Amino acid sequence: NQQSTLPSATELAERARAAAERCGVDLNQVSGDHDVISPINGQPLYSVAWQDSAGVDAAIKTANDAFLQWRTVPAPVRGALVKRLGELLTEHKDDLAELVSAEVGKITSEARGEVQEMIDICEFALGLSRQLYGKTMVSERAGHRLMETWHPLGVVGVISAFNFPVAVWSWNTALALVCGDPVIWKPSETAPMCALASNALLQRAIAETEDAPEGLSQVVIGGADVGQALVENPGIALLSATGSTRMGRTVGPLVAERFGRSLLELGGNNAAIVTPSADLDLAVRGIVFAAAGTAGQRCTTMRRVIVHSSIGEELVQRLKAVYERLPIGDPQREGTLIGPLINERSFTGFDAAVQQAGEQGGEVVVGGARELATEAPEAFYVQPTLITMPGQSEVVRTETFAPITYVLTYDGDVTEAIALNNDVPQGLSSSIFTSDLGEAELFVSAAGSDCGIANVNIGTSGAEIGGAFGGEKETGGGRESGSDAWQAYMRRATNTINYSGALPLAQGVNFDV
Ligand code: UN1
Repeated sequence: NQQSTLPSATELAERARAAAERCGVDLNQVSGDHDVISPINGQPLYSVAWQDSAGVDAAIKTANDAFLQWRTVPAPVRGALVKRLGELLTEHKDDLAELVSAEVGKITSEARGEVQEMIDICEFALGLSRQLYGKTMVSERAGHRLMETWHPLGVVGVISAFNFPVAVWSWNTALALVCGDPVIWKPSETAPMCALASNALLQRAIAETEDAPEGLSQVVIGGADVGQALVENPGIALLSATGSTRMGRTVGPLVAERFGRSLLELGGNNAAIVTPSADLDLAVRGIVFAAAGTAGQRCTTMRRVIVHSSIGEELVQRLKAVYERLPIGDPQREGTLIGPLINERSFTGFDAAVQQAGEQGGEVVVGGARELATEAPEAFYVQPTLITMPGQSEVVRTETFAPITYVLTYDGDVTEAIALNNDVPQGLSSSIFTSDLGEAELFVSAAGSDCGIANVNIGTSGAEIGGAFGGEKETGGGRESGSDAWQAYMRRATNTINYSGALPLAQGVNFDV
């Protein structure tokens, strides 16, 4: 099931460069001496210039000037900018998908899906621009009114990861812009061009929108020092960071120390429970997409299956049969479902986890090895892997960003499975496959899954933008995207308005002078 013939270095680079240019990137202007490697063949695509912390400070100054102007533009007018961005993203969907695929190795359908997620959030934010509602509260005093108003917050810093190299920026940016905030983006070092292309489209939308200052959107390409500068600068009112729990442990306290706001989207260790009444056809399809899709590199990837022992063997055999025929290879080729891992370090992590699982009593059912190593020694393709485990040992409790799924069984009722679901440090996504209404309701209840996302008869990944996205515990607690996630991008003012002509004090206090 491996597909040979990977695209040559020049072929891939030429296509990516052309796509970037069509989005409006001036390749000469952004070029520099940091190689960008495509995980598809392990070869360089182009080289880009990196900025340093001084560049970040300058960007924050520019953004703050833009903020002072943008915050007074009416929100529905701000919405028009995001509407235009959505149109340009629609027009350049294939270009951006091409870049996403070249830089991070997504299969074309998933790369296009990522851009669709950007378009979706633009539409959501446009509607939101007329719905930044505050409450009105009844006052305990006659002739008084209490209300709350939502105001723009300030400059938003976005640090994004390689695996959703553009969509995560768009969730933050579409909301931030309608909320009245400029955005400074530090994309993943691995995927700078799709970021520059996204920003070029937004710059075009800004140029075409009256009252939209150029400084509303900036990208700073660089390494850890650039991220650090964003984290530490009090000019960043909200720092939205996606990445590992380790990264969050550094970022969170630093932002808190300066009383900044942070929105953290960190590790996941997402499980599916499969109960005896589950529709197994559905469960198999749901598990395979969530576990093996995106080569296991979503924060929502299904890393654990908790199946009732009465159907465990059947489920494992059915999954094995599907895993054995998953097409691995060039992600831009029609029919491929499994693309490469992002880099060698990721492969080392995969390999180490498979070893550790073995040492901790696991048995590899299918997968566990590298593919296409001879043809592309610098690219890292692996077989999606299923490992049965006797319990939730150390390796099972740790997020490995690769297509490894551990299968655990439970013997009792669903509460035992829910306890296993919750007994890991992370709390992003979870799901249950069942036809039993009681089990489904229990799973989504207060006594059920402790994750930010709890699904029924659907896998753990592939959330729509309309819901709030994020998770609990070591996942960091932040919520992005839909529902009322916009509130993180605004400050709330509570207003008491006295139209009585008298001055009655609250709580019956007397203070006659
Ligand atoms: C991520 O992996 O960082 O729910 C985000 C999903 C996608 C977003 C994943 N909509 O899988």
